[in-house]
Order: sequence, then C-alpha cells, then structure tokens
Amino acid sequence: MNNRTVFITGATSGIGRATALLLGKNGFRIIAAGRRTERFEELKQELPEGQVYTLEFDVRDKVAVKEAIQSLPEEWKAIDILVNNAGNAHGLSAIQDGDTDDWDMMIDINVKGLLYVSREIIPGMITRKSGRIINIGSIAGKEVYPNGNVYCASKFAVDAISQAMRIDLNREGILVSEINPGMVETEFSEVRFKGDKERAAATYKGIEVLKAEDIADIILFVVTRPAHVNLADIVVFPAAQASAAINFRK
Ligand code: NDP
Ligand code: 8X3
Repeated sequence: MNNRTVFITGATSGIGRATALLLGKNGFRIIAAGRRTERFEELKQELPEGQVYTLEFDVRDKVAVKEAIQSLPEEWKAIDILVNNAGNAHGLSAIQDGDTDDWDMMIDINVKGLLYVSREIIPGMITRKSGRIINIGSIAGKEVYPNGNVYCASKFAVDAISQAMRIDLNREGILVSEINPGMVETEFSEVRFKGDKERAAATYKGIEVLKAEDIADIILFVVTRPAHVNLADIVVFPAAQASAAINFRK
C-alpha cells in the first residue's frame, strides 16, 4: 500500500505540511512543493532521509510548473497521488470594494495553478492507468458568504473542476476526490488579512476550529481505501460550525 509517491502542493504550511508529515510517517514518498524553500529543511529533518523530495515553484507560473515537474529525477517521476492543496484567500471585502490584484491572485493560484499542476501530472497517471487526485476545495466552494465573493468563486471553480476531472479521468483509472473543509487554523487568515496577526487570530477566537492535522488525517484515510473505493466529495466542519457564514457555537 505504501511506498507510493505523493505530490503535495503548498507543503510549506498548514494543511499541506501536515499532510506531508502524516503521509511521510506512514511510509509514503513525498514530493513537497512550495515557494518558501527555507521551510523544506525542517520538513526533511522530520522525515526519514530520502523520503522527501522538494520542488520550488510558483503555481501561477505555468512554465515554472512544467520545468519543475519535468526536472524530477527518474525515481520520483511516477506520481501515484496528487494533492492539489496550494491556495489562499486574499482580502475579505464587498465586491464593490474588491482589490483587483487580490482577485488575480486567488484566480491564478487557486484555479489556474491547480490546473497547471494537474495538466503536467495527469498524463503519467494515464500511462500507468492508475492514480488518485485529491483537490482541496472548501465549504466556500459550496456556499457563498458575505465578502467572500472571489475566494468563493475560486473554490466553486475547484468544485466544478473536481467533478469534471472525476468524469474525464474515470475511464483512465484515475480516482478524483474533493475535500472541502470549514474553518481550519493555519496561516490562511494571516495571508487573507495581509499579515495582520491580530485580525487573523480574531477569526478563530472562542471557537474550537479544525487543525491542519484533522484534514491530513482525512487525506490519509482517502488514499488508503481499497482501489475500488473513492470518497468523491467530503465536507468537514469543526463541531462548532454548521455553515460557511452562520451558526458558530462559541
Ligand atoms: P496556508 O496559508 O497555511 O498554506 C497555503 C500553502 O499554499 C502554503 O504552503 C503556500 O506555500 C502555498 N501557496 C500559496 N500560494 C502559492 C503559490 N503562488 N505557489 C505555490 N504555492 C503557493 O493555508 P491552508 O493550509 O489553510 O490552505 C491550504 C488549502 O486549504 C488552500 O487551498 C485553502 O484554500 C484551503 N482551505 C483552507 C481552509 C482554512 O480555513 N484554513 C478551509 C478550507 C479550505 P508558499 O507560500 O511557500 O508557496
Ligand atoms: C476557507 C474556509 O470559510 O474561512 O476556505 O473561507 S472559509
């Protein structure tokens, strides 16, 4: 079952990092991608030697995505599982006040980045007639919430792409799952609020939200199901949350 190779985007932080660690500790070979290379060293130290291969690229740069994936050494080229996790929210404003640079970032990273990485990795899976793709969507891709507009749109796109991938890749023997978390305490809100740690912390104040490790645990469960089982679409909330915008139990 293990000794399979997992490619994880956004492995330098939050959900991606927790997934790299958990899957790595469970014997999977990890290709960890991200931009903050200084964080790769720490990841390497926490996993057995030779179990992690790291790749630096910005998912928005389609040439860099291609070159990085094509640069993988022969023994790392056969990717069994792709976790499309890199992504973030940038800003939280009413549509009429939105910053167009923030909009570009969310669409370029969360939607186009996911597509570029997938486009480069899927052909190898098709040749081997096997593979799993896990797309990290969001409850924001199922329900729109106030001021979430373009972030929600980017995650609705991830939902549509996941459904489309599942159909197109079914005949190729590739299984596609989408995991849609509610609130998870990571660097997500710090990025959304452009480094304002106080505002980020206020998002989770008084609520017990999910941890990155909770999502990693679900990813491990999904990828260790027998080959005839596909968990296609999962929504996961903290117990205190019941929708994207309302019903927080404090
Ligand atoms: P973090 O901010 O902790 O991690 C985001 C990761 O994405 C980082 O590793 C970052 O790496 C990577 N990333 C961001 N931009 C780029 C880029 N341009 N190129 C390459 N990598 C990039 O957030 P989370 O762990 O919370 O987010 C992971 C995923 O989970 C996202 O898709 C997010 O939308 C989704 N999600 C998060 C929820 C939450 O409440 N936290 C809830 C639902 C979904 P680096 O900066 O090193 O490149
Ligand atoms: C992140 C979840 O609801 O904070 O995708 O936007 S939410």
